[in-house]
Amino acid sequence: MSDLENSIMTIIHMFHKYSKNKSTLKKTDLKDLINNEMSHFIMNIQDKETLDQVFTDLDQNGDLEIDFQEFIALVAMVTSACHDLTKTC
Ligand SMILES: [Ca+2]
Repeated sequence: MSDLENSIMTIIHMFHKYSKNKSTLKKTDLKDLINNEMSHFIMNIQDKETLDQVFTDLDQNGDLEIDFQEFIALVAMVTSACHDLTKTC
């Protein structure tokens, strides 16, 4: 597979790893995923208020879980922000 295809598979694998092979991430799963896998791009989530805000922002359908579509929106936002930063370097 190409580097891009491998990266896509890694994103899918990370979702399943932290959702424990269920179809959604719960709040604590999201916190663990961000803090363990995105620590260079997103500041660690340490307090409940920040976690609640991030979770609410991502939970578009309000079912109190993060499905893959909602997760991929986070990946897209972080990727876009990272791209913008690399353009200024
Ligand atoms: Ca949701």
